[in-house]
Amino acid sequence: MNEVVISGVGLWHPEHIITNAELVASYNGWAKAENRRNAAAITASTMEALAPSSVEFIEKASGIRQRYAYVKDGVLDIERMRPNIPERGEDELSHQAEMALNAARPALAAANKTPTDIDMVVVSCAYTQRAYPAIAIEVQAALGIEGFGFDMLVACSAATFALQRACDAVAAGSARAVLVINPELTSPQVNYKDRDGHFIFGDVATAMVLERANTCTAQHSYGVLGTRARTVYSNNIRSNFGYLSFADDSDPFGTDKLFHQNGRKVFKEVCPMAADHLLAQIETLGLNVPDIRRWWLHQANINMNQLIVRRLLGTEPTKDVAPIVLDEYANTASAGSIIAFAENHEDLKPGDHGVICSFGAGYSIGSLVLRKR
Ligand code: CO8
Repeated sequence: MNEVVISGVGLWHPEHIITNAELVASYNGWAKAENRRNAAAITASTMEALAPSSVEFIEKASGIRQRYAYVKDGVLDIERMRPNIPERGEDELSHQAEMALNAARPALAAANKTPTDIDMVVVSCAYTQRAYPAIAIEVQAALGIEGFGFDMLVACSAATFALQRACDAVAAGSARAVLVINPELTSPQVNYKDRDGHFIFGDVATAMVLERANTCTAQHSYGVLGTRARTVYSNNIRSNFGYLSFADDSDPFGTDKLFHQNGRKVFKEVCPMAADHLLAQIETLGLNVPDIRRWWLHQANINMNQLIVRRLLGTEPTKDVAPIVLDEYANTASAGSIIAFAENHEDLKPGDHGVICSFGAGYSIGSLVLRKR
């Protein structure tokens, strides 16, 4: 088996920012108009008035202060409440391939690699904008990479599960080097009319290069000591959007087609699962919690991360030990832990250990234990 390293990471975010204040003003404007429209039913107690959203709640409950939007136009318009993203022609670069390339190029540069060094491209994220041809093959063609590419969907664990696939391919020798890309275009699946969830997600793209240790010339590289993936079926986070919508006579734009969840239950069930998963993995590798210099955790909710780190360390978490990027990026589905890594890895010293971990819909948990070289 070949020794595998992560040799490059790339991060790209859109230029548009939506602050909590903007989002709340828009939601509250829409809710007020809905309540006016339904005034008679509300007075007759056959319908409940919609309650307002609040910036204070969002920041306290989630740690999110803003999010990036691939397209801001339309999201805050109370007559629309969804981004306005026109479909591109079939001979134009697709939206997600463009996002993917924006992260892939800096990842290749950080790894000192050119497209000719890469054999396999995996685009892995919560949604792809089409089933075929795969976004990964479009990206492969745009970069001029030989070999093969495919798309993968594993919701919040799409990045870590794809990194595990990449590791296995490099270790077994079926690819010299792999480009894993996560173009998380979440905003089209957000229900901006849902007070419980309108603030959660942001758009971003991340990418990583994995290769054999003996080909690595990058300034910062990390040996992959182990990977672990786990899934346990749960209906608490769902999106019913899919190709069957066209064949069903119910509303193809129904709210069940968008992201929806039982957030409280997710919080309670996933935190202990993630902590136990991480402990078991590092112990298998002969490591203990104090041996881990940094935890690059999934970024869904600051309180979740603090709970998990407290459970692991038995002390109050610091941003140095477990960085938080939620305040700037919000929940970016599978990209969160990769953003945390991208922005917080260069200060590690040779021999330092770190863990990348995702947890979310499925349920799914994916993790990689790394050692700085
Ligand atoms: N403003 C003001 N008040 C609010 C708001 C709001 N916007 N929303 C809810 N409230 C109120 C509620 O009505 C409730 O009031 P009351 O006590 O009177 O009933 C009160 O606030 C408390 O509500 P909750 O108990 O729901 O609040 P929580 O403290 O649980 O916080 C969270 C809600 C932030 C959603 C929290 O539960 C959470 O983060 N849970 C974890 C969720 C999670 O990790 N989910 C994973 C999702 S990501 C994923 O899996 C990837 C999916 C693929 C990507 C999808 C792309 C679109």
